[in-house]
Amino acid sequence: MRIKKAEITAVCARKNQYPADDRQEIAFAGRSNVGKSSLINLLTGRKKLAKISGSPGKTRTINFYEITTDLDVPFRIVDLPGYGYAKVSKSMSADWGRMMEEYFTVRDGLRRVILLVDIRHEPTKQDVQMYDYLKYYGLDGTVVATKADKVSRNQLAKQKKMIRSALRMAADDDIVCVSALKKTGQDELLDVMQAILESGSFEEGNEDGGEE
Ligand SMILES: Nc1nc2c(ncn2[C@@H]2O[C@H](COP(=O)(O)OP(=O)(O)O)[C@@H](O)[C@H]2O)c(=O)[nH]1
Ligand SMILES: [Mg+2]
Repeated sequence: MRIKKAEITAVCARKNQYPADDRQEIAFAGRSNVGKSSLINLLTGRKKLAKISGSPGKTRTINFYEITTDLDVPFRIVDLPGYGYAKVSKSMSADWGRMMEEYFTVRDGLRRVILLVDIRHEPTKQDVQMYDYLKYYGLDGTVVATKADKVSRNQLAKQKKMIRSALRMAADDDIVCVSALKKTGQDELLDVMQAILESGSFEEGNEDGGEE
């Protein structure tokens, strides 16, 4: 699958601002600074679609990107607000929790939430919590290890194994290594995304929330 066109269509703090239809969505979650915006730019082939931030913890909105592909599967990429930023206040992290819960529970088209973790580090407690949360909602199954350029080829397999075990991933869960810097891993990830979209596919235009 190749992304031909991508445009941001909604920047939302609450659910009444979300796009109204139930087009399929794949969301991206992870710690602030993990490389989420860079990955969205890599996947879409756009340099500045998602803002890459030097100072973490800025994005407090859910951003929806309308995606056109070379196949007959239009969908949205959804950029979820990052977590784990130390300077975020208690009330702000409560807001974050509410936003996530709201999004996960109301979106009929939501097929998967891809969790991003930094390939160099053991997943944090919050990463583990996040993946458990995704398991609870049945949205787990795909993890991306970012900044793959930061480790050697040898270390790659070792780090993947470590991440798998820390997140208690199922044997058939996918973990894809990407580097936005070296532009690697995007084709493999797009294949995984295509499989997700095709497995969950119901006819586009079936707006009454019919079961897949
Ligand atoms: N070396 C390297 N740095 C990256 C990569 N992806 C992102 N970064 C850097 O990590 C920082 C945070 O990236 P950003 O995409 O804004 O992360 P976000 O907060 O998760 O959206 C920026 O300084 C990026 O340049 C990567 O694949 N390799
Ligand atoms: Mg970002």
